[in-house]
Amino acid sequence: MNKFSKDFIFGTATSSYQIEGAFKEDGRSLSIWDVFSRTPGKVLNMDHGDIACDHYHLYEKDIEILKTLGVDSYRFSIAWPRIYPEQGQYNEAGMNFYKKLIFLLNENGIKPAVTLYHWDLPMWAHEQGGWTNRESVDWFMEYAEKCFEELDEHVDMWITHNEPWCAGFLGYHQGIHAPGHTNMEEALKTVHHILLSHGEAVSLLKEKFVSATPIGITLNLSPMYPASNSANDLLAANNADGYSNRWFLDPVLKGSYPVDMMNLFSKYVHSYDFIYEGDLEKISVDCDFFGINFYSRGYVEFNSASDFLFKNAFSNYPKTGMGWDISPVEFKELIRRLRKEYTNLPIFITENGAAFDDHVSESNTVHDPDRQEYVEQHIQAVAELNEEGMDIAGYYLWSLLDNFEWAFGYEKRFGITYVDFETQERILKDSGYRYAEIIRNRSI
Ligand code: IFM
Repeated sequence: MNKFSKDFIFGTATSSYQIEGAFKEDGRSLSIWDVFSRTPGKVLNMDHGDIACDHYHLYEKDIEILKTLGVDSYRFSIAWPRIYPEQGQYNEAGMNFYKKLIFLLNENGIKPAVTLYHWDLPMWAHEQGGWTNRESVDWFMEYAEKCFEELDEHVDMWITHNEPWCAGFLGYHQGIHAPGHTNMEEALKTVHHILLSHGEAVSLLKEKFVSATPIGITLNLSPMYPASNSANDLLAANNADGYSNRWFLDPVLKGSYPVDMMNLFSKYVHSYDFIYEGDLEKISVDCDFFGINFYSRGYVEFNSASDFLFKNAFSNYPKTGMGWDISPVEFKELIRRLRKEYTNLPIFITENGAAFDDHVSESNTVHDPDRQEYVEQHIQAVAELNEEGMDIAGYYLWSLLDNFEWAFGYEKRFGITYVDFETQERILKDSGYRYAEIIRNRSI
């Protein structure tokens, strides 16, 4: 039996646009996701987050679920357009929602882990170029400063950004996420400014607020494997790793961009002069922990017609409902690599989980053995990694609730709580009960 120490943090994670709803309430303005989801052809069924899980009104009910689970911590994000609905205009009513949420969590002994940016960029910022505009760093800093000022003493952990790969590459290169652009130069500028704003926010919290609250960033990482040992496929895996992982890991943890990828990207980039002298020192500022979202490995092969010479290869691994390879072994290899090549910081798995088709039974229960097995395999992997001394300090299951899964709308369910989006009824799934048991026993 694998044991977890009493200090190990078990939690669940969500994000603002995916669960809150109340898209016009208490002064919130529109974000790029409100607009993108209303653009025909962008989100399945033209689903949107206007109501989502109505968490804005039902947060007390959702905290009851957290209590049933017995989690140590709850990770959620703040919606920037609630705090600054217009440039330079602070909205106290928006901040009050997060105060109520955080106070109730604290009252119940659940540590708030707060992400500042989980992709809901205010439209006013987007209209001025969004993250492609270097001024976005200043806009973000004004927002971050207000959050620190109002909330820091009640928060247990700050995460500056969630998955800059998605915000940058899915949003500006692949066009799958808001704002739906397909321009690699914009994508690289976006990533750079997001990372810069991460570094600046960490320094602000430490220097101006002299805060002891741990702060870090969360990257989504997917270890890349070649479909064969041919020179072509090895090159493909190297490039896929650069595109998905190293372009983010290297600046944050080593203070440089990978030169092989700079070369490869340069056919789409007129110049790298958006990287100013001193930026990389700021980006690689010392943090207190390193956050990783892990879902799957990647499996790739050479393709001369693809932008960066790789494409997904056929893999015979068992898959989640997203079609993603279930790969706990590769998860362990990823963590070992990070320890060897990148960082000694405590690692938090800030997201891990799986979408599968769920059905409510006649007795109003949801049996989700596949999700339960996925979660068990990954928690088991965390326990084994810690036995090897890998210092994983916590695990946040994605997600507390079924929610708005971006371009997939409400079709993909990641929750350990089933949500009926018509009635807003919540039903804890079997995987939720199992997670509660693991937490209670602190062992798997
Ligand atoms: O739902 C997303 C979340 O917003 C970010 N990480 C991955 C999850 C599942 O796709």
